[in-house]
Amino acid sequence: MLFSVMKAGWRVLPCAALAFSVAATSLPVSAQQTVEVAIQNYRFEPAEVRVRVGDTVRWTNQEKRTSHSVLFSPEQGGESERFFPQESWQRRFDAPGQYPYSCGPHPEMKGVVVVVAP
Ligand SMILES: [Cu+2]
Repeated sequence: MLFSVMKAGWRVLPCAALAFSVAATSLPVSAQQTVEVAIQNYRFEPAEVRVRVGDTVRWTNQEKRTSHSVLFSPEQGGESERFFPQESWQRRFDAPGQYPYSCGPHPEMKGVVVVVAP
């Protein structure tokens, strides 16, 4: 399948995958996207994002001085490293489903990534 070839290429050789996807723009294959979530005032903004299988979500810490993490259940990937103001962390989602998460040091911070089939 074209889609799985692109995914494999992306993992191994990002430049080649980029060139390939540019060449393939006339085909009905949706490009993988990166969806942004800001972390500010102890909140994930937006708290809920919907993405397609193969998309990446990037969380960026926009606090002045607080570090955060992105904590999924152990079955859904566990916890990111802590990241500091102006740093970001990203993750690609390869299976459809609901991925609720919180912040390791601040359990009251909640968010969810909803991954739908492409
Ligand atoms: Cu936090």
